[in-house]
Amino acid sequence: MPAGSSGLLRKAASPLRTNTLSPKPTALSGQSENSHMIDVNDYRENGFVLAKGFFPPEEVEQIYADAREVFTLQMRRLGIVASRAPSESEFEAGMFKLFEADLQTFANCGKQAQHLISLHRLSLDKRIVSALKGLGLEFPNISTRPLLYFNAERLAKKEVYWRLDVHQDWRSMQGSLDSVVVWLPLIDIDKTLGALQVYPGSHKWGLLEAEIVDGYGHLRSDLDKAKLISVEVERGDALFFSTLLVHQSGTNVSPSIRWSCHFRYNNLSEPTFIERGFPHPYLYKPQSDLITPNFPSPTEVRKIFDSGES
Ligand SMILES: O=C(O)CCC(=O)C(=O)O
Repeated sequence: MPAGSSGLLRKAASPLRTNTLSPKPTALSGQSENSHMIDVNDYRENGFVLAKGFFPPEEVEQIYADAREVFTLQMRRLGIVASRAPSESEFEAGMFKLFEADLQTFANCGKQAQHLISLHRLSLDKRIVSALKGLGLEFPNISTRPLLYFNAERLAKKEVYWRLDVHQDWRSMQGSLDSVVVWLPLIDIDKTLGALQVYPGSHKWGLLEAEIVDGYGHLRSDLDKAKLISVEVERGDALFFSTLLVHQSGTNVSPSIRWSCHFRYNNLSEPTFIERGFPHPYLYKPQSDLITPNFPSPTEVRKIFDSGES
């Protein structure tokens, strides 16, 4: 991580503050855990707040380690890496090779990584829940499953798989008006790696006209992109932002992969959400045909249960 990169937000966006105690009594009163790291007034004004050191970095690292293991298991099967614990550079080179050698397996690894227990556990962490309550979400609820991103141009067949243009998450979530995204880097992310870019105050504009492309509502309006601020972050930081905040991916111009995870929450107590009958736009369904034909055979099944080993 380049020295001082995590201070960029403060320098670039003054008077935005990060990781500070709110000077005025707010909805935080009575909250415990890490909610004191969230300045509610800043959040309301700017639509986002960066909580530096919200988690000990090693807690977040577990997700990164688990995600790496998912890919490594398949790299070993295909002879791309030999070790179960490849070095950082072997692993990264292996990711590019796996993508080229077997796109289906690469995509499957990406899907399995979305289901890691460590990822889901962190999304339910009481420090996040109490911070959400501090932001006024009286009855926080998961909007969609946690997301784990690994962005690099060389790992994407389409632009949307590595870089998202300006959008508002509310367009795809359609949940409560006070819904929140928690964006966590799994590694230190500076501008070179494509730090997320946010447009301070844009959440107050309401829902902008957008066109849904690949599941994201791409904004049609002419936006002054010069007003976007790059939020450089270190592992352990947590960026909380309103789902109405205009934001986009920074461009990862480094040779490395940018790892992050994103959690999205609605507030079931928000009156317009109740009034609209709690709409839920996400579909989740299994593929009906057998993905591996003629599998499993009775012998393969018996082997699992008879030996007691898998
Ligand atoms: O992490 C990114 O680059 C963009 C993520 C994002 O904007 C989203 O998932 O809505």
